[in-house]
Amino acid sequence: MKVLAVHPGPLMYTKIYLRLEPLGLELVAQAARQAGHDVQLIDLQAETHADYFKIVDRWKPDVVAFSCNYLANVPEIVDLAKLTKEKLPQSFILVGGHSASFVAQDFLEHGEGAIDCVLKGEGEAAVPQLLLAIAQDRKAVTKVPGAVTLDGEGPAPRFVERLDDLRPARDLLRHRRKYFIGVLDPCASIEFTRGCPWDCSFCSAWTFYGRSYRTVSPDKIVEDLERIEQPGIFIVDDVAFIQSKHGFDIGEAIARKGIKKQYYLETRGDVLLRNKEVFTFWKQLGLRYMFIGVEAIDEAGLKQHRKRITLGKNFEALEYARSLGITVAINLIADPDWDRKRFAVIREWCLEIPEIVNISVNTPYPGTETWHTESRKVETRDYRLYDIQHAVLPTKLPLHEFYEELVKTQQVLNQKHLGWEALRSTTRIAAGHLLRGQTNFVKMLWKFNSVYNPKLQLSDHAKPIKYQMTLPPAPQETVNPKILYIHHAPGRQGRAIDDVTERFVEETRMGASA
Ligand code: B12
Ligand code: SF4
Repeated sequence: MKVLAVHPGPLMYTKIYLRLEPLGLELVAQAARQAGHDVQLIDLQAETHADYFKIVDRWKPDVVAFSCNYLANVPEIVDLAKLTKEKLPQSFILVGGHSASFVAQDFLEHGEGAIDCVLKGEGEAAVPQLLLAIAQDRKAVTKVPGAVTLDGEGPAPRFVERLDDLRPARDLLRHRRKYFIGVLDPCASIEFTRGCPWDCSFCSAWTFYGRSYRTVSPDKIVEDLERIEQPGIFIVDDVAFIQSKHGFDIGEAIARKGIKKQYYLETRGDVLLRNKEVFTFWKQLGLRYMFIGVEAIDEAGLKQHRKRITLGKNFEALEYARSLGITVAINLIADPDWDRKRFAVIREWCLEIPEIVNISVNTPYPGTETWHTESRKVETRDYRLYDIQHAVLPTKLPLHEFYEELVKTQQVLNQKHLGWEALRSTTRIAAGHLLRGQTNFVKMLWKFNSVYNPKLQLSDHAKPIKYQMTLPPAPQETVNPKILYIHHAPGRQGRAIDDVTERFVEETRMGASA
């Protein structure tokens, strides 16, 4: 069969700071290809809807498979599915991905028959079986693990057996030079591990994978890296190098092969402090950027997000990251009840530190605990506003003032890292990019004001709403994690970490919850 794999368009964030390759969709595409299908892939972050419909009209795919990792992309995907079904009534339209897994039933209902199936969980695990059912007997679709259709639901999704078995179909992605993050331009993405053993209340990374944690073997990683032409590498792991041995083994394999790249990764402060030697080693290998999810600069905030780390540890981690001489970015979560004073404190603090600070707005997402404890308070069920750059919970300040303060804060922070200031400190790098015809980074430096604007953000709330998500049945004070999981929790055996690391994870969990 002809299978067209589609990644939806950019969200606010991707319009400035980065554009990254759709790694999950490439894995799904590769699984389909290995099962004998003819596969094409289009990424609407880098191409247009017109480009998409050109492929639909000319190639007439039998299956169109949309990837939905972000809730804010739901309306775009539903509309594309409807238009596609009008053009190709016989086609099978499938949606999968992180967010799709948590709002599967809603997706099907919004689709009004245009979406044939939402496949929950890891796509590469079930796509071959699903495609076989589509080709041979569409009724058998409801027997596929993770499949949800208007006619019924298959058994629970299954994990892919071994992460080593499949490498992403990188060759299917066109316009590879469009992918970048900051000065890593162009940039490819890679996965070293999957899942997270912690359980922060605002996050759905752990509920998707049932708190499991699995690793890709160093040999496979190096094989994949050798195939990548781009000099920049974004490591997609939720928390990099939890397992120090794995980090060292990958690093040593890279050093043996003499691979020279520059890397971006995300981790936790306590993991950085615990595994300092790994990060120092990676600095020598080309680690250039590190993102630490600090989330709050007060103990109460950290407790509220169940980050299971103390403020002192986070600050210590920042000191250490600075000493490595790499660019460090941190995230803070702005609470809708912040007033002008609170924003001012945050601005002041951020100006005192050298790090890049990213501010996101506290948002209860389906699949998180806060969705069950806070969703009744939400003021809008418009998917497009669920991008953590909009306020969906009631704000203490009038909404327009909240956005003014938010954007003012982001502006102050960005002055440090965008515009002339940034160009001055990166002149050599920027010139090098331009000489190679890479313009993503330089363009990024001036885009801020056209994207982040309190009036535009406020006006997004007034847009007519076509699709709204369903709220959970009743607010709960404590949520049984079992009802949150997409993949069942495999427990200790599902975490590919040694005893010492397992104890460390458990200690942080016990310590901060006490
Ligand atoms: C890397 C990453 C990013 C990267 C790039 C993502 C990209 N280009 O796809 C960047 C930094 C850009 C990013 C940004 C954001 N992210 Co992000 N991101 C992730 C992260 C850590 C890993 C995603 C990943 O690549 N995983 C590895 C691949 C292999 O897995 P995958 O993509 O999920 O694909 C698998 C399945 O989902 C499924 N699948 C995927 N597509 C399809 C398609 C079909 C047809 C099928 C059947 C299956 C299927 O099968 C795949 C293979 O198993 C996830 C957390 C997580 N663990 O998933 C958060 C996550 C997806 N991000 C999240 C958020 C909130 C954001 C931001 C909005 C906020 C922010 N400021 O960071 C922005 C906005 C992004 C945008 N589009 O503009 C949330 C999503 C919340 C939501 N429900 O919408 C997540 C879950 C993190 C969290 N805290 O909960 N993100
Ligand atoms: S440590 Fe990071 S990935 Fe893990 S649950 Fe917390 S926020 Fe999510």
